Amino acid sequence: MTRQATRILVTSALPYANGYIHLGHLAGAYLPADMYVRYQRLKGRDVLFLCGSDEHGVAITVSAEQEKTTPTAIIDRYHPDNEEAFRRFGMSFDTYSRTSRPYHHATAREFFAAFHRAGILREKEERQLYCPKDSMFLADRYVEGTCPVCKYDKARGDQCEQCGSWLNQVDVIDPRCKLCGATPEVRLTSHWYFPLGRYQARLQEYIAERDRRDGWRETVKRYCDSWFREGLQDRAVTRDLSWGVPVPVEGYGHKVIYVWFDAVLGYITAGREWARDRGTPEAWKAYWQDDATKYVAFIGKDNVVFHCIVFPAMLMAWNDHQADQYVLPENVPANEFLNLEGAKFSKSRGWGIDLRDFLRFFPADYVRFALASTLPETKDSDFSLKDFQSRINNELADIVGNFVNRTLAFTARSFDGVVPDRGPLNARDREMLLLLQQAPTRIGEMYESYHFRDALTETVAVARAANKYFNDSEPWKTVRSDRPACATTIAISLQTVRSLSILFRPVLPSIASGMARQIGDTEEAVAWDTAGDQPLPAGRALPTPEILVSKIEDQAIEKMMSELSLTSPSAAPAPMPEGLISIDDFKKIALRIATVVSAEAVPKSEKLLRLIVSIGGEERQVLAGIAKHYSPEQLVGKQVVVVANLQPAKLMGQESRGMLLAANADDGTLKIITVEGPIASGAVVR
Ligand code: B3M
Ligand code: ZN
Repeated sequence: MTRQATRILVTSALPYANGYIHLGHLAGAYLPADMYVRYQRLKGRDVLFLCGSDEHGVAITVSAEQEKTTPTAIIDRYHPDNEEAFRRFGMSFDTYSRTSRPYHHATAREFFAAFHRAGILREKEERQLYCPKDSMFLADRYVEGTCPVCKYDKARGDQCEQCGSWLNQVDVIDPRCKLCGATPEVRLTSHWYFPLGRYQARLQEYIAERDRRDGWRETVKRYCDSWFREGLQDRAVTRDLSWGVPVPVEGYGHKVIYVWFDAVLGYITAGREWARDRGTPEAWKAYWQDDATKYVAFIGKDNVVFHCIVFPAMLMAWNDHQADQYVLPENVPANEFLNLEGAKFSKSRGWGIDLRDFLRFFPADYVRFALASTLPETKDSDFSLKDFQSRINNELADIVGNFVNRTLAFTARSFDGVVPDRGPLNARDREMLLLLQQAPTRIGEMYESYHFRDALTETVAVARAANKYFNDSEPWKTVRSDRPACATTIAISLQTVRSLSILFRPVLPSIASGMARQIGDTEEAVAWDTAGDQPLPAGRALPTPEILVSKIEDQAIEKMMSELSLTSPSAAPAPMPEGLISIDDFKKIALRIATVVSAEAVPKSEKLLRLIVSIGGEERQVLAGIAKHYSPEQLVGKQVVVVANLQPAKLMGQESRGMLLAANADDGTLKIITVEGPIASGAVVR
């Protein structure tokens, strides 16, 4: 399911240098990438990990205007601070570059010029929004208006944050100029377009192939499919702006390259820079231009189209016409969004926690641990301070820290801090050793397949099992009654500390190295595969134990909240303040009464029932995920509510045309929605 490689290139999305890194960013493109990289390095793989600031585009110029300063002042403020915050968080980038550097401008211009020379780009005169008051064309985020797809009323000219649609600004409904609020007019202007549509078939094939080889996330494939279904269009890759990479085509020098065109190439620049700075200018090619390299691009879900469609298409275009051949992403494990206390992180509403702020109060590893436990891998997830506190106290401190601590304290007390000899093994000892032996492979597979949350859960489970082993072995009794048995328990517990000091490295780099220090291991000795069965040498004298994890008191949380003026969790914005819909939106959903004609189980599915329902004379097949809650017989004859105009979907190879409404009961069961009293099937529900 996943492709293993000895050389791996990893990138994390380049954050805009117009604001500070917050916890939402970390849970998306950064912590998972760093966990992956640290795991792969422990496996002995040759990894290059690249990132940097995205310093062009309207995100930057709008920030400059809002803060009444220049784009340069903005990026020069945020870039160093973000680089430093990432470093303190433990991001193990090989390079943290910036796209404003001349070196990067050269890369972007090289690609643009090559496409232009090869006749790939098309010049077109198109309608664009122009603000008569500000006398300028309104690129991308200079336009705000209603999303033509989901009707969100704060969509930006290039993208809707709510539904993720990638927009053409002239399609935005009721557009306004972000600067002055005026309604823009439509004017003609010339731009260069990249013919994405020409690559659609190859892109579909590319994604299908990589998916077969390396297992892509369902969410990511779904986003891509929806773009493919709409059909890819030509996209303008130049803008009427003065901030950015000047277009390297005669007569176009006053326009700039579209920020996304240059930003994705920033990854390549970062590699070239890394190679140059270490005095081996060609070394980047082994990562970027060797088929044997596996390239994994970590991003948040709002960047899927650019990494799964635009960037690969650009690389295909390059590879079609040039001798040097770039590798395309093998996988793009995009995460969904992390919410804070139930509400979306939002810079404009001041709702979020900056990493820099957080690190003033708590160690980086605590943040990493809590975030890793709630990574939004398959759906949006939530970070709350209560949850943070209880994860640290009940898991990191009570399970992990406690086990390490009691083992070391016991060794110090009863064995003078010297690793004891292991005696004969009993069944419990053997069971513990077996668990350790299997852990690296089992947890390793989770890392390989991008299931980072599971990897952490399983790692904590090893510590939990270790505590149980310690408890059940009762060394505090055997120390007097059966000294050799006690020595064995402690020797195995110390070995477990060693395993944990390796298995936790991807998540908790500094706590894990503290564990290693406590058992006298050196950093060089640390390799993933040795986490399984390497006892500590008997007779090794251990340093004095130190406390690695301490609990978080309520006051510490309160102190942070008041200093950061975060309102108490209960006063957090309601979960979906922006999600209000109009009555017209509601009317788009065709809810109808349907009568269940027949029902049967779907082979091989625990969840699904196949229903035939009649909706006003029309019979339809609907698959409903209620098999655990209803038997087929219970359903026949029932009148239910269905969404009749839902796009047909395939589930377990069967088509479903419509969706049954049901409600989650407190006890975890699902109750279907029925009507009071008989009514004609097909009746409108409103
Ligand atoms: N700067 C968008 C973002 O920060 C953009 C990512 C670029 S990745 C090449 O979400
Ligand atoms: Zn939208």
